[in-house]
Amino acid sequence: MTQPELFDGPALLPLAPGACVLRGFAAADAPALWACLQAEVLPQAPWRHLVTPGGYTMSVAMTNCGRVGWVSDSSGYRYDPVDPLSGQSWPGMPPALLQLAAQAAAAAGFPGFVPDACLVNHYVAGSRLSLHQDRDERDHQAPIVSVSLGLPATFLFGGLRRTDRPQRLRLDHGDVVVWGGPSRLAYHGVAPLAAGEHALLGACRVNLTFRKAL
Ligand code: MD3
Ligand code: FE
Repeated sequence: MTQPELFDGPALLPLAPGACVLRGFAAADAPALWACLQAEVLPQAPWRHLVTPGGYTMSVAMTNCGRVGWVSDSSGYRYDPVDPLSGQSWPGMPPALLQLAAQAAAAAGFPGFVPDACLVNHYVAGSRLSLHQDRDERDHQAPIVSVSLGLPATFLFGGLRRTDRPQRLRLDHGDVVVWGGPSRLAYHGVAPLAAGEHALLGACRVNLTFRKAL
């Protein structure tokens, strides 16, 4: 008889107060999630490299689905109901994505999580995300749920001050991280992606972050 929990480690790994990793939580659903993004989100809202208010083009490409999407331009960061590329609403959040995010949040102790925004990040070799806080959402009580697909990444998470030395954590295909409570405003980032080839996604990593922005 197989007892996978004895070999794979605990399903829910505490990281910091209010934060935990659910290793492989989305692995079984990953093909359906990726198909859903390709069929329902990317045709209407393709990947694009946003420009920071400081004038730098981000190495990570992004898109969104949900009622609002996170955007950056010379005037600042904001959640916007309109995709500036198309001038139309963002694609709706596919029910399969919404359901996975709610299940992960509930498993981590945040029942009733109903995100209204999903920011989708696309990394190729060398893409990185420098240390930042996610504070453009109105409600900092709600957690953020992150789903990693494709190539592995080294995730950096620090403290509540930018100068707190970050810890490093490897995030693999199918891993889900829930950030709530005191960790919600922690500084975090992603180290430059190493080149590689993933069976489902190819030479990239995709990260979905589910947020209650409004
Ligand atoms: C910790 N994305 O989109 S996900 C982002 O892998 C972002 O693409 C990274 O940071 C990525 O803003 C990291 C994990 C994550 C997301 C949000 C957090 C960690 C967080 C918010 C607060 C604390
Ligand atoms: Fe972030």
